[in-house]
Amino acid sequence: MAARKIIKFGHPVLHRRAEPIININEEIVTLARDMVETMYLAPGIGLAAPQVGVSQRLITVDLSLGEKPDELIILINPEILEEEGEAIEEEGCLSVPEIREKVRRPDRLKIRGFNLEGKEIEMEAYGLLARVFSHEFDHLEGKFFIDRLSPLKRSLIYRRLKKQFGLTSPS
Ligand code: K1U
Ligand code: ZN
Repeated sequence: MAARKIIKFGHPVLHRRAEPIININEEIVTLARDMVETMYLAPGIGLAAPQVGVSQRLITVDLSLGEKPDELIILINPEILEEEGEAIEEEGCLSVPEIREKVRRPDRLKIRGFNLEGKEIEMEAYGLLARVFSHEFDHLEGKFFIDRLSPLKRSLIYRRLKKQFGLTSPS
């Protein structure tokens, strides 16, 4: 396993829809393991493949930050089947450092995907776990948490990001 570099807002890979994984080969297994290492090192409680520069539909989530091996979730080609409720909580993003904002997201969701053995996994998530799945799924769609804020807040944050990363156009 090797930690990879987390790329930041403004990099084109983060702003496009990631490609479905067709074949769970050695490259995908290595990518998943490297993402877990990268997530723990950051530290973070979730990570999506585009954040390490790979435009593939793969996410990792672990609310325990590596403390409880049972809590690690690796999902290939995740799909959100159902969303319910609403919650507004503060969140951050490893690709948008130093910015934390209150974001409205579903409070419960049902998600389906495949594990590294190719077995179909379906699970329900509530609270923070639902939030992290939703956040990582957004990354696979080329979206950021700031896209869920009001237009005013979004443009204020964009101005800050422009200063920080020298961007020339909104996401
Ligand atoms: O995808 C990412 O950018 C990772 C992000 C996931 C996330 C966090 C909170 C709400 C929604 C999605 C992070 O992990 S940011 C870091 C973080 O939240 C954290 C870090 C150390 C301990 C506890 C939390
Ligand atoms: Zn993020």
